[in-house]
Amino acid sequence: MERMSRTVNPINKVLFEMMERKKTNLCLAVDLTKSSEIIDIVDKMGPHVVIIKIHVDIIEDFDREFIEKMVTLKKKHDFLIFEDRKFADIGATVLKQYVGGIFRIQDWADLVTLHVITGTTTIEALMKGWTSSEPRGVLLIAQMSHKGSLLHEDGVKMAGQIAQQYPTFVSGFISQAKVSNDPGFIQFTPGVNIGSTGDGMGQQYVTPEEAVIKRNADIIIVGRGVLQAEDPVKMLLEFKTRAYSCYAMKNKEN
Ligand code: 5BU
Repeated sequence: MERMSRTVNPINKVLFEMMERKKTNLCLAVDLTKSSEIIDIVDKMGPHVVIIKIHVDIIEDFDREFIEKMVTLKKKHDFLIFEDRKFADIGATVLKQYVGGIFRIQDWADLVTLHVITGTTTIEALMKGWTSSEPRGVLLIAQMSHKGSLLHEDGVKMAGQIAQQYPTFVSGFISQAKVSNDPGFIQFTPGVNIGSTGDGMGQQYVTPEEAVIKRNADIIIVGRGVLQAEDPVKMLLEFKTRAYSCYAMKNKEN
């Protein structure tokens, strides 16, 4: 696959290969607060996604056993784990948040997010914290999906420039529009739903087709659109078919 050979990022090599093999470009956002519920959903959905995204700090009963179970499911179903931490502090603090505290994110999260407004010293701090023998990546938040976000063209421009400086550690972007012409980076787009246009709290949804074709998403992030459906597995499969057919069409090699 062409994009796999065009990336220097170890996480992206894994992801490009996994998307093609599993025929899915879905990242499932499992924003649940009880570890047993997360584990249950992940075991059901794991075969159909490339990434499970969590917010570890909303889990009420977090412990090491939860992480051990997630890693077991990761191996069983073959996906990556994404902690959407949205680091946004000075380098020294970000480093402690990445490697330490009760969560020890660097130990288990293949991907994390970083607010692009923090610039480059924070990326260097996260790189210092990367001691795992496994590849680790960071996604730069270029734009957000909710109403009233203050990140616009400037975020996109900054993210593109910064990514070029750290291509082995920056895997790509969270964005609502194209950030880079470099095919080695991966764009994630959240705010995707089939039956809803918003959540009444600012979130704005587009369809999988709009996200992949018009907004340039490689991977779509879907949460409540699946988790709150009457039949979540059936809904996940609908997202999977619709999003992957657009991705495959866009990445067709002649
Ligand atoms: P939803 O249930 O599909 O609305 O969940 C979307 C997830 O993506 C949720 O975990 C958010 O924290 C995350 N997200 C987002 O919605 N929009 C953004 O711009 C960013 C992250 Br960055």
